[in-house]
This record gives sequence, structure tokens and C-alpha cells, in this order.
Amino acid sequence: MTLPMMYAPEVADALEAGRPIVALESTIITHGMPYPQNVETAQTVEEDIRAAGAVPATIAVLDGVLHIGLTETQLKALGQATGVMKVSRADLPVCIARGATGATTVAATMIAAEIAGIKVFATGGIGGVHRGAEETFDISADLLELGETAVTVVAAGPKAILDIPKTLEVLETHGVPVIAYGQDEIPAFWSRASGLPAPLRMDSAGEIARAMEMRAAMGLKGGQLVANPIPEADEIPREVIMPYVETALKEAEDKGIAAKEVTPFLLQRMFELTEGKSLVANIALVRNNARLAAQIASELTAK
Ligand code: PSU
Ligand code: MN
Repeated sequence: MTLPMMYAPEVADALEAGRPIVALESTIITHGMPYPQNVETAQTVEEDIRAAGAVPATIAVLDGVLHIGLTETQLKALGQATGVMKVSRADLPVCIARGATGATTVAATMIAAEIAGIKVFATGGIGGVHRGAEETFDISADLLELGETAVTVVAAGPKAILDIPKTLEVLETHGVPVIAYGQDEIPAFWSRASGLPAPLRMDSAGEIARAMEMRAAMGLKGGQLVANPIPEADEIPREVIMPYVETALKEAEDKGIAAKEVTPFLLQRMFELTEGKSLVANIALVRNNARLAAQIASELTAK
């Protein structure tokens, strides 16, 4: 059996020519942001990557075909579609085999990127260990994927809706380097500060690229997680965001929200509780991550 896969023309050209490419996920479009900001953001982020000298490859499953790079029409349709599957490692082969349409999470996007030969991937936030995981066992497959698949993921650090210390512990167990970019503290998505020291710190895209090449040279599987702090001008300080986080978490618990619905529910409630401010910050940090990812991808191809 062969994998039905399709490359967007600009991605195919870049792969052929050995030019830098940055993968992008699609769950952020279908389950992470409301329409129309989701489509606008996806397009802006693609432009940011092109402006930084790399080629964007947004990844999704459309009618059973794994797409590496979407056309404008496909992206707009996905951003408005309803009932799209949220596809992680467990769901990806099922979605393709059924001929269904699915948006890829960080885990599934990493898998697709590795198959396509793309080494760098930018997103907003990754999944992690949820608070109360000692009861629910809710630990995102994104963390295990980072231990398996050789892709460098640029995100803005674990969201405060997660248990950040436990998230770092699980990543350490799986041998994943967690690299804070340009600061000692691990950033926490909407806020630059988390109150926790980062396991590793790097200050340049070149250093991140070299560390990735060394992993490959040593034959080590797995990727790297770069935690890139949200720009100062766009951040929501911890003391401002935390009360909203507590409210959203309490509501999720009271309503019995579980499994795949937890992250989308919390993101939607944060949007409502902050009157849209969480989304403005989210857009700014994804763009910031895309720019850094483009620099890392350029460092990897510059020889
Ligand atoms: N965090 C965000 N926005 C998102 C997600 C996480 O700020 O859109 C999405 C990503 O696709 C991530 C997924 O891979 O949620 C994690 O879901 P879960 O916790 O169910 O594994
Ligand atoms: Mn989960």
C-alpha cells in the first residue's frame, strides 16, 4: 500500500532545490482559533516565513490525502469546514485510510514533516501534561512524539492551562532537549515568565541548528523543543492571565470536558474570558515562532 501524499508546488520546488522549509500544523486552524482569524493568521504566518527566506508547508489531510503545503483555496476551505477530525499519531493512518479530512496536531504534523524531509516546524503551543493528570492520565501525544521524531518544533512554551513542571519532567524522561530561546526561564505561552528555569538555553538559530545536526550525527531519534518567548509588547503578564486560566480550568472540570476536547475548550474559554486578548497574543507569538523557525531552517540548509 502506498501513502497518498501531495506536495504544494512551492514545497516540491524547495525540496528539490534544498531550500529552507518550515512545516505548519492545521489543528491550530480548525480547533485552536475562531474563523476568520484562523485563516487570516495561517496566511500571515505563511507570508512571515516567505519574508524570512523560507517556504511554508501547512500540513493537513484532505479527503484521505496527506497534503504537504496547502493552496489558498484549500486553506480557506479547511478554516471554515465543520466536523474536521483532530488528528494525532493514533488517528493519522485511520483518517487517511478512511478518505476523511483531518487537521494535524503537533504530533501528527511532526510525523508528516519527517516523511516529507522537513526538519523544522513552527506552531503556537504544544500539548502537554494537563493539570490533574495524576487522576486523568491526560498527557498529550505531542510529548512522546518529540522523543520519537527528528523535527525541531518552535513553540512559545507550555501554556499555563497545563502543569508546566510535569510537562518538563515528561519531556526529560523522553530525552527531549527543551531549549529556551534568549532567556533563562521557560516561557509560558501568553507570558514570558513561568517562574521555572529552562532545562537549556540557546541564543541563536545557528546554535539550535547545530544541536539538531549533532543529534542526527549521533543517530539519536527524536526532536527538539524550542520555547520562544512571546515578544514583550504582545505578552499578557502572568498575574493578569492566571485568574482566567483558573476560571477556565474550573469550568472544564465542572462540565466534565475530557480527552481531545480539553485543549480546544480551554482555548475557546480563554478567548471569551479575556475578551479576545488571548487570541491577539496567540497570533503574535505564532508569527514570532515562524520567523525563528525560518532562521533555523536557513541555518540547516546553509552549508
Ligand atoms: N495549544 C494551542 N493551540 C493549539 C493546540 C495546542 O495553544 O491549537 C493544539 C495543537 O495542535 C496541539 C494539540 O498539538 O492542540 C494538543 O492537543 P492534545 O492536548 O489533545 O494532545
Ligand atoms: Mn489530551
